[in-house]
Amino acid sequence: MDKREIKVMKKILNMNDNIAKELRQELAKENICLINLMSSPGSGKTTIMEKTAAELEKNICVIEGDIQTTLDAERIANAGIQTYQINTGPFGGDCHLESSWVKAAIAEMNITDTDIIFVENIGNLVCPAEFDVGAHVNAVVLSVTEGEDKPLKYPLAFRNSQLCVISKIDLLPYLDLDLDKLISNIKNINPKMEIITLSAKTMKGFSDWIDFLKK
Ligand SMILES: Nc1nc2c(ncn2[C@@H]2O[C@H](COP(=O)(O)OP(=O)(O)OP(=O)(O)O)[C@@H](O)[C@H]2O)c(=O)[nH]1
Ligand SMILES: [Mg+2]
Repeated sequence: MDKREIKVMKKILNMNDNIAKELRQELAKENICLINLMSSPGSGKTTIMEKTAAELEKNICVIEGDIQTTLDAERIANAGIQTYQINTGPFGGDCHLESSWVKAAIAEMNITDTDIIFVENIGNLVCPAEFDVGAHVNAVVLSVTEGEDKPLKYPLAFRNSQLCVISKIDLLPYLDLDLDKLISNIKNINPKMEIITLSAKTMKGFSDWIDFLKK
């Protein structure tokens, strides 16, 4: 990467941060909380939101980020939630969402009386962590099948989040995962991280997530 490329990248990130800051302020004025969910593919983000729709007595809507397909938006719509799908595939296949795209999606949605807007970011633990989407809460979802070492190997997503949801805990009896070690690795990267362990299958721990959202 030459100096010119670094300058362009810095400019893109600065522009993204400025729009994110404005969006965060605009939504706060409307009493709307924006929550950005980041994770590896398949950690359970969409399932958690499907179940949240049934459990949380608040008005929510979801912006879905994927490279291709409207599958997640269809699942969310089937759960009775207003949703907007952003596909990056036709525009080069970016592996993250940017604040201007989230802002444009919100402008297309009816957010009257909305309490929480979720952004399901594109499934990977790297690029989404680099782009502020204007969220009031960044949450990283990590399923127990991914291993204790992931917070250490992909630290930025953990450093830039306030909440870590450890998902699929119903699978723990079948795995060699050391849950205490995983939690200690998360705390090593981000000592202030709030941690919730849950299963969207058995619903164990799910009330902690709902309580977090009520706050
Ligand atoms: N056992 C178990 N399986 C789960 C749980 N939550 C989700 N799954 C399964 O995990 C798979 C992936 O779940 P999704 O909700 O699609 O994951 P995602 O993070 O939205 O995936 P992407 O959007 O593709 O990144 C599905 O087969 C779910 O049924 C859970 O708590 N326990
Ligand atoms: Mg999904």
